[in-house]
Amino acid sequence: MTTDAPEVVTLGPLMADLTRALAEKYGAVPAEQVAEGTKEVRVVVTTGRTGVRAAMDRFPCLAAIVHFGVGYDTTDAAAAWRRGIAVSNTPDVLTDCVADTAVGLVLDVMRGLSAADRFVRSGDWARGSFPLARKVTGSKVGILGLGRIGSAVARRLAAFDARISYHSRTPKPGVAWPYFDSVSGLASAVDVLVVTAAGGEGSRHLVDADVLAALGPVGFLVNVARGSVVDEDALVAALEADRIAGAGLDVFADEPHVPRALLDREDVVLLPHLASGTTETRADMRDLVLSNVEHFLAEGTLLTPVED
Ligand code: 8YV
Repeated sequence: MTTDAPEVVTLGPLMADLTRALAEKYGAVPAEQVAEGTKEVRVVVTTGRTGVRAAMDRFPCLAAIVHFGVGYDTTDAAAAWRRGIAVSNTPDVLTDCVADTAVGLVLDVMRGLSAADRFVRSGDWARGSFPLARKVTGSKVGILGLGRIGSAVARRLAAFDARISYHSRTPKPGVAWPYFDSVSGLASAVDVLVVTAAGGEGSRHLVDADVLAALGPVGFLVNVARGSVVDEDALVAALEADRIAGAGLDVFADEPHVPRALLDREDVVLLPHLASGTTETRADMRDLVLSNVEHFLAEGTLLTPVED
């Protein structure tokens, strides 16, 4: 336990230069090193992977939870707001990289790029041709969750002459792309369904066995949102029974665990939750976290708060 209680503590692993900057500026240390009940602690900095639940009880004067990441479904935000604790995330700065990754997964899974790379490396090319893949340009793309990231994915794929349609809780004003009022309706109308909906209880298993059946044997699934949005058991079952054509996944239900059944499949592309993982974007996320902490300690408000 430290003797000088800090105003800022960290919860879960953070990128090294963020941890360093928080330690230098605020004397921040991991929350576990600060005694329960310490009143000095006002800010917890965490990531979407760790989040804050029980730690809210540890510090009676906690006033802000600052997330490194746009998703904050691991934090009980409703409980935080009930206690008057402000919550922030890092929107906008990672939109481009996550959307780029989604487009990469669409191209990879539909054209079989990663599988073709394995085909060359294994020497299989000398024994025959790589199977034909599917055309991305002009394909029908469904966006599940047309927020900042979903819109950025749609804009990029529109440049591939893709025919975009979407599902969100309600139609988005001013958006001309066709709206479907059900996920199954959207899935049955597209070649590839791209999941960009926020995680959390409200979106849990939005993509279930029925949606995968609607996507059908020539349909692909891409998920750059949260593993929880897709019923992973249903996805594995659908792939194994050839009820869908393939999946490109950056996120999983129980990271870093990936279902064993997916590891040997050629019709899936598996990424280690890297969508925002570029030097530039991670630096922007770090800076936005630091700005949120600084602003909160100076003004009592967050720069990029998330609200109910
Ligand atoms: C991060 C993410 O990798 O922003 C998010 O919601 O999932 C990713 O950008 C993650 O939050 C960092 O832990």
